[in-house]
Amino acid sequence: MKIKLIDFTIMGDERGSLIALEENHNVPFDVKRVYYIFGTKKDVRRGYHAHRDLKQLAICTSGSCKFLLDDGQNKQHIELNSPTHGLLIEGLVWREMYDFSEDCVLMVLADNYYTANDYIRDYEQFLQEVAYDS
Ligand code: T46
Repeated sequence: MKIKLIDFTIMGDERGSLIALEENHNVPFDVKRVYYIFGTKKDVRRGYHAHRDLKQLAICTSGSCKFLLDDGQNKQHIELNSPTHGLLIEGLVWREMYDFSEDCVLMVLADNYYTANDYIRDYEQFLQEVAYDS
């Protein structure tokens, strides 16, 4: 599955901590877009899609949430609960996000602008495109 956890270097001193994100350094792509998800209601599950051609790096800058990731053959659950690491997702990966804490701020960096056509929102269609891709 084309996913990876990236640990960020913390620049800490007696005042606290700081993390810098730099494109093509610790963010392994050109960053065209940043969005963040917050104020997610209890028991909400979001996502339910894959992307045809998009690299994304998801970071919980506050609180926690979980990802279900599925490449059509294997499923994996990953919890993001620290601003010190990010989840890189690329390729055809179905994702669902759930168990958002009340204070969760999920920030996502992406290598392209928002394009509705890049989304596969039907799971059967996703499986067909995975089969065609391999
Ligand atoms: C993803 C997961 C992790 C925009 O207009 N521009 C944007 O850049 C985005 C991301 C969304 N939107 C609109 C489209 C919908 O009307 O905002 C609304 C909510 O988006 P969506 O239902 O796709 O949100 P999630 O939480 O299901 O998925 C989002 C991203 O869309 C997706 O790329 O990988 O977060």
